[in-house]
Amino acid sequence: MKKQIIAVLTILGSKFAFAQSAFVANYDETKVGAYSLPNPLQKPDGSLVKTQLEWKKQRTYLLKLLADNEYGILPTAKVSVSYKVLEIKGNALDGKAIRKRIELVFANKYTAEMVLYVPKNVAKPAVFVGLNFCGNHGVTAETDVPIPTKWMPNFKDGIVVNNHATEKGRAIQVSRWQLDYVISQGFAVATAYYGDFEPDHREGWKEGIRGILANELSIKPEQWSAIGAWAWGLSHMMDYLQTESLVNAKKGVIIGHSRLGKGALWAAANDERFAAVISNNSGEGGAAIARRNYGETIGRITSAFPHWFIPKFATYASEPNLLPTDQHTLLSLMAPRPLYVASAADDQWADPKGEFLGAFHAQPAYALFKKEGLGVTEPPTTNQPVGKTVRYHVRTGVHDVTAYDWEQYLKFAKEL
Ligand code: GTR
Repeated sequence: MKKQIIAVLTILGSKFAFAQSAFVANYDETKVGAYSLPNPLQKPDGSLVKTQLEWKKQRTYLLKLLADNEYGILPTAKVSVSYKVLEIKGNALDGKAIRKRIELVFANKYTAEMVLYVPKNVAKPAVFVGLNFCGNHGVTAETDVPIPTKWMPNFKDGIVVNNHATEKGRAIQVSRWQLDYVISQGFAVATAYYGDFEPDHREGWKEGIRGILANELSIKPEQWSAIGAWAWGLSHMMDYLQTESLVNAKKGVIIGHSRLGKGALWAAANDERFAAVISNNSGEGGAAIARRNYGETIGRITSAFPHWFIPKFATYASEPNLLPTDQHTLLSLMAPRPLYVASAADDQWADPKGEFLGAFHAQPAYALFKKEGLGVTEPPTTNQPVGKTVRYHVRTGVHDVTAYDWEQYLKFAKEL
């Protein structure tokens, strides 16, 4: 009996290993496969949404489809929150900014640290809000921003050792955040380490808000996902910003790269206080149409990162056409707010064309509000941003956020 069990486990184990290693991404457009997309304007009774008022109701329905099939629900219960201002520094970034560090304290037992940079010469600027991958000390060269203490994925060259960040990671993502540039253009930036809300691994929920605050939030950890937890964190950063007199939280631009782009989109879909939305290379489970067999797929993402989604999402791996929603629906939920979807040409894994199509098929929702969309029917060539309220570009280069991307995002945010 014992032998049999071991044999079964071995077969299962090797099958799993096979499924992981055997994945070969398709990069041939002719092999993408046929699909038809659900219409975000189609109501449960089959008729089409025609008015802005009807869209309001439709939003609730579409959000539920995404929650039930991909990301899980977000808690509706509120926890008590208090804000501890850890520091106000009047001469950050060579005297150009005020830096504030704020601890968000949930139910007196769980904390996350946020850093806020505000340009000194601007009263109540618009503010970019986003999570970071490597810790708040990674977005700046300033030596007095502390290193996060929570779990972090190990990283080469001693930057993260034994799942804890080290001093070597300071300034590692300066180019990704472009703080000096963004501040010089008159915008504030608020960011927090994403692992402060949920450490990014399969068991991370136990140490994150899904585990620690399960009772207070009246939600079981398996009812939501890591992406849900990061989205929840972003909304709670916004809660704080609404109380912050240094910035104009009505002009909060949510921004996220890659997995954090997925989190930002899910946050903004649920939380309409974000006035504009930027998805940078968010790919599968983000802006890219999931039905397209190109680059990363549902099967691959849910086996490599099962904790990002609810288990239901994985059941569509072999039949994505059965998914009653798709990523254009997620993007539709941003309407009528300005939306920027950005791809990178060498980031085929994220499926730039699929990201373009996600934005393209979100346009009918914007049309209900008479908002201008992309203005094109085919993806533009590299470094040629297109669109108005819905915007898109595919930049040359790899999976990253660069000065070029920020240049476009600043132009976009200036129109708010
Ligand atoms: C990849 C993952 C992508 C993307 C990326 C990232 O490994 O397959 O979906 O999220 O990580 O977050 O950098």
